[in-house]
Amino acid sequence: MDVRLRLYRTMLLIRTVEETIERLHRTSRLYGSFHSSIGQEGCAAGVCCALRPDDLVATTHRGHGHAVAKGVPIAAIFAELFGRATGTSRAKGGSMHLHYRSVGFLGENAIVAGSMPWAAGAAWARRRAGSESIAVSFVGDGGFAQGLFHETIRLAIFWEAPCLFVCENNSLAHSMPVERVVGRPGAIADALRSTGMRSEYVDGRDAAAVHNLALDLVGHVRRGRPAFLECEVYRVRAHSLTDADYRYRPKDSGGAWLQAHDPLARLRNQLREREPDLAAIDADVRESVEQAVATAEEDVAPAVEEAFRDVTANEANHHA
Ligand SMILES: Cc1ncc(C[n+]2csc(CCOP(=O)(O)OP(=O)(O)O)c2C)c(N)n1
Ligand SMILES: [Mg+2]
Repeated sequence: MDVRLRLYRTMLLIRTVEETIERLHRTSRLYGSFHSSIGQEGCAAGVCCALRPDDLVATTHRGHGHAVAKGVPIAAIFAELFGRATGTSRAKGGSMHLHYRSVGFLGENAIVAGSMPWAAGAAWARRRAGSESIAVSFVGDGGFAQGLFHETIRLAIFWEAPCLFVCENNSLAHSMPVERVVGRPGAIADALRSTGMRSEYVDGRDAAAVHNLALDLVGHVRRGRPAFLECEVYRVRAHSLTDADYRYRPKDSGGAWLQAHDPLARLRNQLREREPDLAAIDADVRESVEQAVATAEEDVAPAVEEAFRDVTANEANHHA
């Protein structure tokens, strides 16, 4: 498949999954927390489509897009949200703790910057074991203010851990504007360059540009050096479902941004000469998501004994 069509399919799948999650919450079929990545799909798709199946991804509380882009079956994602036995974490994780090792998705982590030591350590361990796979850590701009962020970068450089750190600068860390903390977009990548590590900035509205740069950086990392990518995106929705974002930014900032910059609409427009292919992808994605929701919702809740499985580490507990 043409790589741009693959990017389009991945982004549309993320968008449709997340819009469906929102609808399921509005109609009280789902409950709990959810952090939308609508508007940020170009980063997830651009980076993950540059990876091999055996490469690893660790991510944040806003990680559904990364899970989808890395190939986690969407029925397992919905099952996890519904608290079903076939959920990615057998219903023990929920929205912020999807895990699916068999496709290299180490998982989400709700601790800001927590994905970084996880991915760097896994990358280093794999390399010591002779593997050529690499790891990617997605982290938010808010991570830059964490000590963990800078400790991990130092160790990754020192160890030569084959890890790509992808910082999604979506302009806010909850209600804190990034500009007040670090400066203009690109300033995070500039700061990281001073470590000597390869560090780049890209406009995340352009999925093809993210993908091309990610291919280059993934090659660099696979040769045995960590690298950093700041990807400028925008948080279209409120921080989470229950966040009153009108208290710290103009009402409907997200809607206005999406209207003007929607990365999915932009890619679709670039591909307009492929309309029959796009229409086929649209129909396939819609049907796949409907099917996944139906399958997941019909599934049963886990047995009580499940509460004691995978709680402590031992060989018998390791599963996909
Ligand atoms: C160590 C830590 N401190 C504070 C929080 C509370 N918290 C959850 S998300 C968030 C903002 C994160 O912003 P960013 O990293 O930019 O990610 P975004 O939500 O914008 O995707 C904060 C402060 C947390 N989860 N972990
Ligand atoms: Mg942010």
